[in-house]
Amino acid sequence: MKRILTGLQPSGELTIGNLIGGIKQMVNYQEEYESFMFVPDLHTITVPQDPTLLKKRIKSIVALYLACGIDPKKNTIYIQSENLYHANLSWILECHTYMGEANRMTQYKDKSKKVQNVSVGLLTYPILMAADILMYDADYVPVGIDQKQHVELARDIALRFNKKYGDTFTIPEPLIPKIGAKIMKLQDPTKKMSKSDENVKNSIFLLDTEEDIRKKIMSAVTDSENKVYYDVENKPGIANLLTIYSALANISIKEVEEKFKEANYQTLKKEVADLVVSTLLGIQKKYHTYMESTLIDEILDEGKRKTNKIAKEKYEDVLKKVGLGRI
Ligand code: ATP
Ligand code: LTN
Repeated sequence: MKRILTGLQPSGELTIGNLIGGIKQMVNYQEEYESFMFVPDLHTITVPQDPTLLKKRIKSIVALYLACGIDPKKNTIYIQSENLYHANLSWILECHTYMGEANRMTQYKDKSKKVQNVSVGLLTYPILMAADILMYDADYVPVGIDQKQHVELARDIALRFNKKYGDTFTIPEPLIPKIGAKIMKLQDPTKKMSKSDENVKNSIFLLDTEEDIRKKIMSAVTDSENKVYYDVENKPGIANLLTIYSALANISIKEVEEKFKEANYQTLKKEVADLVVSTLLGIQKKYHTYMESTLIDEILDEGKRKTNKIAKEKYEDVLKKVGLGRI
């Protein structure tokens, strides 16, 4: 059975962009593939974090995975920092990655402009991500478009390693959703919605109240034409709302356009808000139940046990091939 793997950083409250770009794909594919869904907490400290808040978010993100439909019977769910092999493999892969490759990553270039003291971790983060993927021989990695370049780097590193030492890693492929690969900010629909945005009006968070969701969608930036059709170039705000509707209703953009062809912006926004509210309230109800149960710890203990076993084998194979240690 082919393997699929992804993770979402506990760097803030999850948004509908994270749901559509990352989690929903995993939910759809979990029937078909052996699935690994983890919390990449080591990635999160590439920029400064409050330790108390970070710890809370780790548990919260697992509860959200479950509430969004990630089935613990079909997925191995685990925390990255509970598996020491990730960072160790990352080091070995760092030594097989060129500075030019790391420097070229657009996310690094963007994020390093925003942070004052740029950590070395921010530069090497995509290599840790490669270790996360290659450790489990993932065939597919569902991500939003912003992470495609990182998965491609993982491919390049794997190809290089296999060529030098013999077949060791499966070559992973990114899976980008057809609809919703990049949900945009509500107040600036030319930029990606992000969970660590300073302006909370830009993002719909999975745990937002109904009132906030409605307010944010009703005040989303659009244009003055008042005609609903899909045109990313000239009508990015409307295109973004149509995309959100299409992804959450599981219907094509064409069908959404057809549904709203007579509607004005007010009506479109109200319908998008209704759909987002009903989707998120359903998720929130389940989220609170999971947060109060002991299930999360049980699932994570099992995930830790299983992934440590797989990772140990892969790591020892790598050590042997590279000529390290005594094995
Ligand atoms: P941060 O603000 O900390 O950079 P983020 O909101 O951009 O976080 P990530 O943790 O980098 O989110 O991404 C988690 C997953 O969600 C990745 O697969 C990413 O591609 C996807 N994703 C993030 N934002 C969006 C978006 N706006 N549209 C679609 N997919 C997204
Ligand atoms: N960099 C990713 C999170 C991440 C990831 C991974 C995703 C870390 N390791 C491995 C897929 C596979 C992000 O979303 N920012």
